[in-house]
Amino acid sequence: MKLKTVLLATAIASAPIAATAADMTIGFSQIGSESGWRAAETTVTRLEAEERGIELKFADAQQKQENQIKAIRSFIAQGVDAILIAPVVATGWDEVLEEAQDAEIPVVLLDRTVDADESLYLTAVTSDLVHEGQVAGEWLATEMDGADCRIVELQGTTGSSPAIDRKNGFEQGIAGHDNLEIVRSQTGDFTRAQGKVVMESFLKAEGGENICALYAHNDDMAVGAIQAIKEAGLTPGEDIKIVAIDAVPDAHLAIANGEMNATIELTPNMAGPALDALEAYFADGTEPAKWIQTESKLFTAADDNQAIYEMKKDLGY
Ligand code: GZL
Repeated sequence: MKLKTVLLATAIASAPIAATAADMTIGFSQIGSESGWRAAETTVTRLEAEERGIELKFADAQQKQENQIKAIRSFIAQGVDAILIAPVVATGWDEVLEEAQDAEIPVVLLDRTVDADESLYLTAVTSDLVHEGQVAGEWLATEMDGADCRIVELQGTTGSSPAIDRKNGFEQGIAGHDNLEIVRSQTGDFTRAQGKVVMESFLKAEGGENICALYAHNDDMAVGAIQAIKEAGLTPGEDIKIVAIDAVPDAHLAIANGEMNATIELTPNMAGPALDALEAYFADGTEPAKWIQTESKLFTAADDNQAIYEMKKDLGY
């Protein structure tokens, strides 16, 4: 029986009981394991649920929206108490979110947003994706200090909110700096393999000597691109400046080795705030803000990246 039904029945029959996480069964529709950051988010989500005594039903969508929708429908049929969704793309969610709402199952979005009415989900736990792109653009503008720079961009998954927002943010960050120009921009689907392949095509098309900087929407694509830059006989971090987002261990290691220049940290712990909001909602109907924003932090060669790598490397990335 769904927790909410239990609470309602109990509230009518006797003194209300406090909802405890141990009563909750939660379905988690995860995108996949396309990046080290995504793997860490899955690890942390399992730990956060375990710490609260929550039963977590996990579904890996292999980066396909239709698999996410199938998983969400299965969670609804099983009568879970709540559903977590990391939405692979921003559109196409209205129908299944309405089905969850009709079943009185609250939905919390993790790390990406959707183009759907906010009444269809309890809250979204994400970073400020536009701000992340802006910080990356502003860092490069400062780094180049007026010198001309032809930039190539590795975009995230087409149609995903991070790909849309991080692109817009970066363009805002370099706005007004006529010395900075994005000459190539293409999706690498947030993966190392695609990041390498697309960077190879950029190098072939432009000539490595004509590329001054790479902006990658996540570190995994940047790490793949570093391999391509090396294989082209160039020195990443020097011949081509590299800025990306996530601050995964391998990005800190690359910065420590001088092969990358900057990354903006994205916490993999979106589930902690999400589960806290759900516990409060079930306990006394507390409605959270529609956006629970996580912090972003810029890391550069000025930071002790070797030490940060040692600290992060065992956190499930
Ligand atoms: C951003 C998140 C992105 C990460 C990537 O919030 O959705 O998805 O930056 C991951 O590493 O693929």
